[in-house]
Amino acid sequence: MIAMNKKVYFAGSIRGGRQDAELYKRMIAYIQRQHKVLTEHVGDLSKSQTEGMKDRDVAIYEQDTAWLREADVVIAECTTPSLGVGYELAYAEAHGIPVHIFYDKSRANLSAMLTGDKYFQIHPYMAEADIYPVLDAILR
Ligand code: 6IA
Repeated sequence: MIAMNKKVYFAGSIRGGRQDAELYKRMIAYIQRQHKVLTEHVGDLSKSQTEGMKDRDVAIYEQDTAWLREADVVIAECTTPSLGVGYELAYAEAHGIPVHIFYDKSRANLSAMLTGDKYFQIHPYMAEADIYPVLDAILR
């Protein structure tokens, strides 16, 4: 069997709030069993969400948009709303990168700018366990 290694851009809230950071970490670890995650830091629980220095933020923007352009697919966990994640999703669409959006439908009411955009493939879930078979299908 030939391994299908994909470059995955995982998007999740940082300054939008870190309440789901442990979930991001588990999703990233799951994807990493077979694929390359470009944005492992999104699930790093030690990373602070506080405002950075402007020149540091320029470097973050330049690196993240470069990773988006080279990604095979974007996987976003959108239960916690994040301006940065919303920007990344639109950026990926503009560059023709496939986008898959997950959210817990008991906790979140996703923006119409996501649910109304037919480009995005949206996966509402009830329990975290529902996420992983869908990830398998996306990354197959
Ligand atoms: O507006 P937000 O901060 O919630 O935006 C989160 C999204 O923007 C994530 O999907 C990241 O890809 C990206 N992003 C936001 N802040 C950073 C960042 N900060 N480093 C890398 N990507 C970021 C540095 C702090 C720490 C995590 C190292």
